[in-house]
Amino acid sequence: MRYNVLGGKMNRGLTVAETLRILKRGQALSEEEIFKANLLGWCIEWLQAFFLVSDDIMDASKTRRGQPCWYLADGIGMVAINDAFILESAIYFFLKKHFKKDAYYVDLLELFHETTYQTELGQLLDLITAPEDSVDLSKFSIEKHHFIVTYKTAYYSFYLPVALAMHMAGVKDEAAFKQAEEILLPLGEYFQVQDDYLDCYGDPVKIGKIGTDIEDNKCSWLINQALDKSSADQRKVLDENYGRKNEANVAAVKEVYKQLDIEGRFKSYEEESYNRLTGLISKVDHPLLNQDVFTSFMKRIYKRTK
Ligand code: GPP
Ligand code: MG
Ligand code: MG
Ligand code: MG
Repeated sequence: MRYNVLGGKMNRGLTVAETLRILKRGQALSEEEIFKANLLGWCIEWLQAFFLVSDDIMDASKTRRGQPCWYLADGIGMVAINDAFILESAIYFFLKKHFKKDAYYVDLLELFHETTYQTELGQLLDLITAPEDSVDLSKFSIEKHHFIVTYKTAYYSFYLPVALAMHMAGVKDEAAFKQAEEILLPLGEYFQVQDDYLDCYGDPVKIGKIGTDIEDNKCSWLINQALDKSSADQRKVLDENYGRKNEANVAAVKEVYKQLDIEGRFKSYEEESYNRLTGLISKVDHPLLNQDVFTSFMKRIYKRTK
């Protein structure tokens, strides 16, 4: 638990209490409400630990949050798979212990189960569009990327924390959840595009992990941009070097990215996303929601470097 749950930014976990505070604006939260909101926040951090321990095995990653990935830690190996399951089980232990008597207990259970399922579907598509033994860049597309990142990241990282706080605040109207989702999924997509960018251009010391997307043949935002802009010669270099576990191959791909100014393209995307998302947020009008829920989440991630 200490090795895998701690050490992250805790954006997701902190968002539950912050959202509840905004939703109940004007009313001070009781000690119990603060405790329970933070408990739900910790449940997301446990869920995240379960995902990351598993994801690092699947992605053959080396480091996470500045230390060796759990499966590479001393004496752990594939026991890490079972440890991931135990991290997941802890969520339902906490929920039962603290929420069993609440009217929204079943809503919490269903939400955690559904979100886990959505994330697993996203992870499945992430993995099967990135077969290790056959690189075929023509299988990638920005539409596929959109689906992968919405499912593997946006639901659990963005929709889940806000929806949990909404349940605590007693929101029942499906339309409110729907409207929240309409903002949070695009916000989550933007967050995962940043993750794809940082995989290649982030400082490993700051982000605490070493990128593997090029080696792993991932349908990343960066490769999709490069495919869109490349000449026939550049495309040949990408075809011959993407998805190979060799430093020289990775360098050749990064050289094409440089020629195509993929970094510049990301900076424009970042600006454009900010404006588009701010526009979407300004249209939120459900009486049980508050635009601040979304602006405060946006502020946490805009131009992040880790
Ligand atoms: C992020 O992908 C997505 C996850 C961590 C979800 C994993 C889901 C499972 C069901 C295991 P990523 O590989 O780009 O993340 P990172 O860059 O942090 O490794
Ligand atoms: Mg990964
Ligand atoms: Mg992954
Ligand atoms: Mg990544």
